[in-house]
Amino acid sequence: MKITGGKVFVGGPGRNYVTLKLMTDEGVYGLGDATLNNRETLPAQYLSDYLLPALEGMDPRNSEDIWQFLYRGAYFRRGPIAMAAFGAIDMALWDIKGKLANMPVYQLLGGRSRQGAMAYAHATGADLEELCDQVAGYVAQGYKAVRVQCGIPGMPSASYAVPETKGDNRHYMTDFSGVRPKVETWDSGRYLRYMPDALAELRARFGPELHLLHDVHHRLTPREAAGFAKAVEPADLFWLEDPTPAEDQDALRLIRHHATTPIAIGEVFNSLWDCNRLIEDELIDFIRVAVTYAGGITPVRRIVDLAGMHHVRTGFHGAPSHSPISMAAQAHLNVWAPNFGIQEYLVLGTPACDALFPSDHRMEDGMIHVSEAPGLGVHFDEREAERYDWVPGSHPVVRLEDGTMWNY
Ligand code: KDG
Ligand code: MG
Repeated sequence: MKITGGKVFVGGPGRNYVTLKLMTDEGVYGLGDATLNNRETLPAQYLSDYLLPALEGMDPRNSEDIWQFLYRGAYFRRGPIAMAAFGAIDMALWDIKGKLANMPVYQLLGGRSRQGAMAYAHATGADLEELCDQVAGYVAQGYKAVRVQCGIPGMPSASYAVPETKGDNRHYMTDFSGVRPKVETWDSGRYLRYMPDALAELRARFGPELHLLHDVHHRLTPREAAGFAKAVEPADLFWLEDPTPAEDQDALRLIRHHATTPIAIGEVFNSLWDCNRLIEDELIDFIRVAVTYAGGITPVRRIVDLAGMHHVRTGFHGAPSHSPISMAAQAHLNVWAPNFGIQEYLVLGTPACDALFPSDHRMEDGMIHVSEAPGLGVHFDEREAERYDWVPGSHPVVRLEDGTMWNY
């Protein structure tokens, strides 16, 4: 059995999904997702110019050897562009393997450890009142976990993930007006003074059962992050995400020494080597990698196993930049992983998205239920894909009030 080639599509309803279709001489094909948010054309080009021509003639069943070929063979390995491209190929190979075995991918990983995977939604409000309304809406839909972000009084511009004014449904992950980023202004002092009480208020309003999550999005220094993690203890968060940038991994010790709030990190990680110290030193509680940016199912399964040895649970990244293909790959990992924690889930199931990626994966009562179809269980309608093109977009950038560049 041989790989005969592949096609790469960029585009989608409201997103620039990078979709790989990998073909074989036996007619079976596999699908993968290489969407790197706001840099989508780069993994697409890496796939078409370098990787797909090199894979022709290889046996697609040898997914481990092909992963090693991609990773070791790149020489300049790791990094989000290369790993997103490798990830798409790896997902496609697992899809092919499942179709050949006539089994859903989770069966090839070791079968079911649970019926469904708990997911969390994102609630955001220009202020606390609007945030509470949104949380109540998700609770009414059956969600058991909600990420909560709200505007900070006096903040010079919108904070991370928060609309500027009430009722504004700003798409903060990508501004599609072009590649020149908008600038937001940030003030850690205002955030630190306001947010602990706001989180305590949410806990008081919604009671002890609802899981509340909060994302700092890398904006605090280690010392500030340690103080904040301690100050939010009364809110009993399910997790505090990216409290401080994780390049400086020793900095995480300071948080551990001062607070028991669970810490989740890893959405910008690309490799086991970004995660292993944080996991082995038990400095985090949840690992947030995505199968896309971290190179596919093959390496992420290794991260999950390492995490399991150190009481670290999964909480895979699931922003809308991940297409239904990588969300499906994560659904298979989630139903299998003995140390599953939670899955981030931002509503993908619009009619236009379902028309492009039909599948039987379903969300019900805040739980994701995996498809029983062979492989990843997602289809891709190429005729539907003709309706879409790449649309240039950007994240905002963040500066302090005096103009100093800060972390988005
Ligand atoms: O592209 C950036 C987004 O993926 C990121 O801002 C989303 O932090 C994020 C999250 O937790 O989903
Ligand atoms: Mg995040």
